[in-house]
Order: sequence, then structure tokens, then C-alpha cells
Amino acid sequence: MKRVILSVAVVAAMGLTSCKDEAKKEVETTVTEVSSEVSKEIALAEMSFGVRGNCGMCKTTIEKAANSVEGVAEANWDVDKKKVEVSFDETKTDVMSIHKAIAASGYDTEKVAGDLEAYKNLPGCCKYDHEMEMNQQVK
Ligand SMILES: [Cu+2]
Repeated sequence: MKRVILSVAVVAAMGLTSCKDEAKKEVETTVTEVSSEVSKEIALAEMSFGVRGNCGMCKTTIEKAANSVEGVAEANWDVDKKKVEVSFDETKTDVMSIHKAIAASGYDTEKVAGDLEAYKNLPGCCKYDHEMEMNQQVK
């Protein structure tokens, strides 16, 4: 009797790459601020609130979650201040919906605790401290 045993090498490289691209996004944000003043026909509400997180990967996830809400025009999370600034069309959404969308992606906001299942699936470096202070003052 012959038995063929296939050994499959599992490549566990996933997850290791995730935290490298932090620095990239920081630079771009300054440029876009100026042009947004021009097209303010539709009055956008601007708000900011605390969101916990660690790094550039967190920034990507948080902003993507906020932007997935219909009516959100812009979202910018500050890694040092642990705070997100959002502008959105008030006729389409409200700030609570943005809190909920961010929380669903695994991140704690001032008002809504982050989804624990989503938190578990975050890359190791993104597993922020749930006691972390939000809205930090940074000089
Ligand atoms: Cu992170």
C-alpha cells in the first residue's frame, strides 16, 4: 500500500507587510486643504472627534471606514492627536453614522466602542490600547 503525503508549505507572510507604508500618506494631506474652500456651494458640516489608533495602517483603515459613509467628503485622522476630522453633507448623513462606521472597522471612537471581532483581525501593530487617551493636545 502506497501513501503519498503531500506536504504543503504554508506561507505565513501575510500581515508582516502591513505596517511599512505609514509615512507615505502624511505628506499628501497638506496640499488638499486649500482647494476645498472653493467648492463650498453645498455646505459641508465639519466635525472632529477622538478615535484611538496607533499607526499609518490605522489611519488608512479609519479614513476608509469614514469615507465609506455616503455623504462624507473628507476624513483625516491624526495619529498624534488620536482624532479624526471629517466633513460631510448633512442632508445625507450625520456624525453618529460616521462614529458607527469607524467603530465597525475595529476602532474606538469617543462615542462608540470598536467592534471586537474587527479589532481581533487588525494587524498586530494596530492593536491599540483601549485605555488610550483621545483628542490629545500636541504642540
Ligand atoms: Cu495601525
